[in-house]
Amino acid sequence: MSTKSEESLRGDALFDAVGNAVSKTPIWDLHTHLYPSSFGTGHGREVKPDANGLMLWGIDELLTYHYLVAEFFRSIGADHAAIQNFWALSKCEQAELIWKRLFVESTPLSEACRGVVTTLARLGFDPNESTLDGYRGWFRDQSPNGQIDSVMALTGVTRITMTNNVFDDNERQRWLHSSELGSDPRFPPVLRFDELVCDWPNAGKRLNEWGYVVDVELSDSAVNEVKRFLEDWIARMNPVYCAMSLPPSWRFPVGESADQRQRAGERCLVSAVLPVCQQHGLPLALMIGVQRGVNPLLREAGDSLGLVDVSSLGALCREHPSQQVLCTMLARENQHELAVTARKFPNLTPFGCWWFLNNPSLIEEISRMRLELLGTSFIPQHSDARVLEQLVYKWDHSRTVIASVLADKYQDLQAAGLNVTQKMIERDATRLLHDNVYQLLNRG
Ligand code: FIX
Ligand code: ZN
Repeated sequence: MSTKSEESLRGDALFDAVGNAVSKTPIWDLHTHLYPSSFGTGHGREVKPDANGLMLWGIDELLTYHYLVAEFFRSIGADHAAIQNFWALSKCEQAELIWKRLFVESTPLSEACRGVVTTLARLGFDPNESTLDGYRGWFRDQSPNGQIDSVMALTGVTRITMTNNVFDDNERQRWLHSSELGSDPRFPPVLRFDELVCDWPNAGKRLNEWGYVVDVELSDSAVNEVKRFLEDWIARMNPVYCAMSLPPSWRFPVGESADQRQRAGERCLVSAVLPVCQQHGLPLALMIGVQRGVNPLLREAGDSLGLVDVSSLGALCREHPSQQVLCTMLARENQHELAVTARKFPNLTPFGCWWFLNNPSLIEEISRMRLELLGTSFIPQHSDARVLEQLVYKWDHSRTVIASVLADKYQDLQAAGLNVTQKMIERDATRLLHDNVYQLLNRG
């Protein structure tokens, strides 16, 4: 006799079972820009305010997210002077302008705007307020650490993977002055070093300042110093993987026409980064396709995207078959080739619908295609949250889309004669939202 979890589900029972499983499965969020309060935080009960603190949370941070800043400038038709004036304001003043323009005077239809509405509602607020006073008062009374636990409980996110940029002075100083920073089990660290591969002359200068003797040409002894630098930071952070974001111009191998910077970047990758990752059994995450500073006036909101050369990723995976590579690409047009490339290389795992792809219509399209090409052997989403409470909407919206795509696929299977059971649904949801990440990060 079959148990309840082995019964074949149909119709509404099938849809409900998928919705339930996907909304309840714990999530390992593979890539965020979130930090625990030990990295400093600007406000909240029981804390010493730290103006440059890295833990961002609360209504003013939610409203000044760079996705919303870009939408605000469009909405007011900001010229050069208006943009400069905006940057001269305090964060509270900026948040008030954004709230008034994008939420009170306009309907918050964009995904980033809708995200704030979802977040406020799920935190128990009325999102229809005309001022921020009520929200602000509530956040002021919370402790940052308690708020982390509440948001994790509300969202079902059990691991918030950080991004720890070793070239960021604010963050580097904090690591150098505290040996405890990487020890919060809720926040696994990630060693990030874009500059090593994208901007060697400058990365080399910094390494020299920090006591690693390197030269512009990246001689053999310099490569050994880059390895020593990576080893030191791995020892300090104990990261679960290493990561870089790369521009559309990234090529592997670099080819005849490459300039000195590209050649140095390749040498750094092949002779230092990959051997050190292998030595420690660390996956390497590549986030490819970002065109930085297309409109520098907009600061963090001024980055854009470009098409990437997916065959370069294939070449890297082919030449380094024992290196686990996690990859996300920014352009919609690259998604199909990325999924096909993953079919060819078991050491490659596509992850997330990154940044400008983190919209329900695109998550739906990309997740459907990945399921059709890869089964459950990919990581459908990461939040990229910068502000703690963004976990609420980013995961709420993504869980809904993932459940609807999965339900369609189960229906197709059922029509073909397969019994779809609760047990199967739970197994698939667990793989997609948690276990694929867990297994990749715990291989070493
Ligand atoms: O490079 C990255 O990790 C990007 O995700 C971000 O830095 C970017 O600004 C972002 O927040 C995207 O969601
Ligand atoms: Zn990111």
